[in-house]
Amino acid sequence: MNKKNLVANRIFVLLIALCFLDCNSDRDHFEASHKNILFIMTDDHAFQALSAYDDKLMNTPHLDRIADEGVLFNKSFVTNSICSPSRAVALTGKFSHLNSVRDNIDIFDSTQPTFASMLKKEGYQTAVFGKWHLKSEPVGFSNWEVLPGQGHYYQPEFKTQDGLVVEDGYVTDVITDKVLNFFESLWDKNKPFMVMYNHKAPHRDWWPSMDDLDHFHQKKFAVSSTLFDDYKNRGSAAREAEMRIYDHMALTADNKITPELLEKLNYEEFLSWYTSAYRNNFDRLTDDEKSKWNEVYGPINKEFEKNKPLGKALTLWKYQRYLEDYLGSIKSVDDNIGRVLEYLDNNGLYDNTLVIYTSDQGFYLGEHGWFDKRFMYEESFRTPLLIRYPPVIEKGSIDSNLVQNIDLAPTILDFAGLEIPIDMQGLSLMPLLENKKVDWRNELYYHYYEYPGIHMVKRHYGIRTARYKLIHFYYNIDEWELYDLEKDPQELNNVYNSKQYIEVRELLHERLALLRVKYKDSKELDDMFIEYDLLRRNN
Ligand code: SGN
Ligand code: CA
Repeated sequence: MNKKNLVANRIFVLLIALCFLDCNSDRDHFEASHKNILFIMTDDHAFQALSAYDDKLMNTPHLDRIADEGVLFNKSFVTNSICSPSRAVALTGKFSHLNSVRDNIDIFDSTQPTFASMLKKEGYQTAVFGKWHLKSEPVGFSNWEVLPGQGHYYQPEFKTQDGLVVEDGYVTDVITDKVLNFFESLWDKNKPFMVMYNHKAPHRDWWPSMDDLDHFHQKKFAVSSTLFDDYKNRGSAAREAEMRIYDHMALTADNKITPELLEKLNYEEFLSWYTSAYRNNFDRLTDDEKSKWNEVYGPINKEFEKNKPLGKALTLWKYQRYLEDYLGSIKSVDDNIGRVLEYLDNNGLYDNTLVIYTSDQGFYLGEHGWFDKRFMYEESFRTPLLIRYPPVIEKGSIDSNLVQNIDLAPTILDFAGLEIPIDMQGLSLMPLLENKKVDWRNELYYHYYEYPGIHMVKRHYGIRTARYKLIHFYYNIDEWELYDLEKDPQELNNVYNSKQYIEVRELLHERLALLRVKYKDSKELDDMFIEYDLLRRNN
């Protein structure tokens, strides 16, 4: 090669290299500038079982990582503590009386605007995998594969854009695989993504993964101080709810005692429909899974047969069994979220993805003798909320403002740079994430409707401030409860009729009335819904 050619050649190579550098940096820049959103929601995950909040029961290192690298909201609440309503609130940013879903029976009107449909319109690739539980099909998603209804833990079916499919394996692993497959094969990398990664776990009846079946069996759980609550000093709602571990938790489906053994021992529950729930779940296991299952639960059944616990001993036994399986199913959620976080790390998605972790509500882990949710009392009213977005959020921060699941949709839209529709009732959390000084709300509104219904928690609405909570139970009762959360954090003492609290009570009544107006809720609507629900039941 002569000198002239050599120079020309070098220039050519340099140009190519420059172009590559340039093209690459352009593309990297383009993708890095995407503001992606990963929205993770579990079902019934109590903050008491998430170690970033409380490490007494278990460790959740991967979830804790989101808190360590982002912010933990320690006063995060829902508007209506039950599954379908919470999901509708999250998607629409509106309270239940305005978003078409007040209970698990209502059907979501999927033609209304949601943060997903708005993001899709603006060029996001939107997807939802896992629990949906809104009856109507997902609208506003480029890709979706959802569990029909509550879904199953083993060999779960999915409703997909191509019809129903049945997958082998454990639901938490399968949903995670679908999310990872989306990133690998379905995501058009020219678009930002918004993925809803919705777990079924740890919903009742708490069937852990085969890998974690006995993970918590050696741990003895300290008994919650209100496990034997006598519901004194409160109204009738707590007493009449049917969600006590002792008499409403199923020995079969929930605690995994075989129907055959219960029949042999003459435990009354044998006659209940939980027996068929247990059988249906067990029948879904493969032969290998069944033998693993019997290896773990066989000895538990034997011990039950030997001890035949009754009365107080039965409550204690059920409580221990409950936590073993409930926490076991969270262990797999945590491990799988770890897989997804690792994927983000390894694929340049750490800095440009907003990660939100929350649950559809909280849950009772023996407090007041209960499991389940629904009440405006703290354990079910509160829910975990962790958010990570490294460019903006100070690592390891803790936010104590009163936030609520109506805030999720406005936050996501704001994050993506979209306008928040004026009829959305929540507030964007962006100023809090950015650590700006803002005049934040100082009270929350709540309204629960599913009565009469499973667990028989009376209809109620109420207000919570930083210190107090006022609740009105209605429908077939008319009872008020007032709690001083500073003096009585466990809500054991209703001070509604106490002279000392007359002023507080009157002030809260006024503020609650104003909140009802502000959020467009009213006695007229309550009455209308009661009538509607009666008609619905009779049809
Ligand atoms: C099922 C459960 C209830 C639970 C509801 C609603 N019973 O009916 O304990 O409250 O779901 O849960 S079960 O025996 O079928 O498990 S929600 O999370 O969908 O609101
Ligand atoms: Ca739920």
